[in-house]
Amino acid sequence: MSKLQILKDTAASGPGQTESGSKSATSATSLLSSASASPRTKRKYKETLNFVSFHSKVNMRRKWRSKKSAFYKFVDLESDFDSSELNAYTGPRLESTCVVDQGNIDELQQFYVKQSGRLHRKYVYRILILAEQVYRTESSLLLDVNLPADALINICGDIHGQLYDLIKIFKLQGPPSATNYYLFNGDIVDKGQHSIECLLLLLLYKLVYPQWVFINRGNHESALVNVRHGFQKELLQKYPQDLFLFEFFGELFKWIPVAHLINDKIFVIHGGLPDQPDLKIEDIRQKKPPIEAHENEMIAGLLWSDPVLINGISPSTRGIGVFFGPDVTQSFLERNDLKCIIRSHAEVKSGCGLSHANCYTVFSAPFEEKGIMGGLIELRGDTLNLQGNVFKACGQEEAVALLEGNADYEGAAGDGNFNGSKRQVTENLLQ
Ligand SMILES: [Mn+2]
Repeated sequence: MSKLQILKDTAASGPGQTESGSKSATSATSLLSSASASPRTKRKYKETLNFVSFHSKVNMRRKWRSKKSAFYKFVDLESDFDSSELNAYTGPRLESTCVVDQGNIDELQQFYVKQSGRLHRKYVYRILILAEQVYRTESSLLLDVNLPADALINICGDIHGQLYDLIKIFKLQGPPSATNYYLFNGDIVDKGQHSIECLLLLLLYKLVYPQWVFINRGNHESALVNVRHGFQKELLQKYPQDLFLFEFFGELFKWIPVAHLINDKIFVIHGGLPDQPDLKIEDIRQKKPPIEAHENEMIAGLLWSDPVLINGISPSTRGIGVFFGPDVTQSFLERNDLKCIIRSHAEVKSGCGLSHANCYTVFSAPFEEKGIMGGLIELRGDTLNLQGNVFKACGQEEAVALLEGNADYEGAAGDGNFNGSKRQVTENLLQ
């Protein structure tokens, strides 16, 4: 059997044969790079690359390049995806020539919510590649947000794959703009049914509005956690032919910031404070991506810890991170001249609330059966005052109506009485 034949056979046998495909492809590679190979042989083997399976191509490129290379260097968007499959695909397209805009967001939201559609994996890779390019330019795991006096920022807690609630948040609070910022405080994936949809939409929002939309990493933005809590399973169900997507997501997560500091006063992290009595903001600012939470005690604490009412630091029942008391918060705030901490990571019945003095929790994945509302915190740029908003869980039907601008929902949105599903929380709830 000729090498060409072997490669063709491997390509036809699909991803289940990645290992043998990789070996054959490597033989082709070594022949290609061999000085003795004639131009005709080289051309012939270059042609054979067209018949190698996607997995073999990615594996080959990974052998050629440093492991630290950006993931996009292992994927060729223009040639790696089957053209007949793409021709048959009827969903949204994000071609390399288009600059992503609100139109792409609208189209993808409609496709996900109304048709329960599945974005072609070529475009999943495209969003990941664009996002990776953005996050690889960040030099710190802590980002500063300068909120103008006439703007507010919507700080949202855990989303956990609840697509319809995510749609509702944007409908309730309005599109991102120069006066309407967003900060999603981690745990976008796992547990819910639509982790990939939520993550891709939020990454698109980040790409379209980089100066107004921010994303913090949660403890669930980690491949190690995703293996046990649903995101990996969801990916394998929705993209069974692809073994690299999960790995690519895991690589991207290591680059996502873990903390945001708003106007030098409001500290936003997913979990809480680590067991580090002298912790300064600068200690976090000096940490550079990529880094996994479990590799660093400080990062693990920021992503996994929880506030409690008992003073001091105590062991967490989560087995990672710590429980920290009001005195720990107070001394951290004084040491760093901050006003308060906003964190997520735990269900709150009223959507958001005060956990202990100057430490607020916001959770945006409502759970009707458990009586848990969705919450978000509005923070004003001029006064840095907080206001908690809550919303009821949103189903697919309501999300479709919201996207269609159904008068019953849309008309009520402006006056703060969102068809009975939104109510303003008095500021007292947050004090
Ligand atoms: Mn969490």
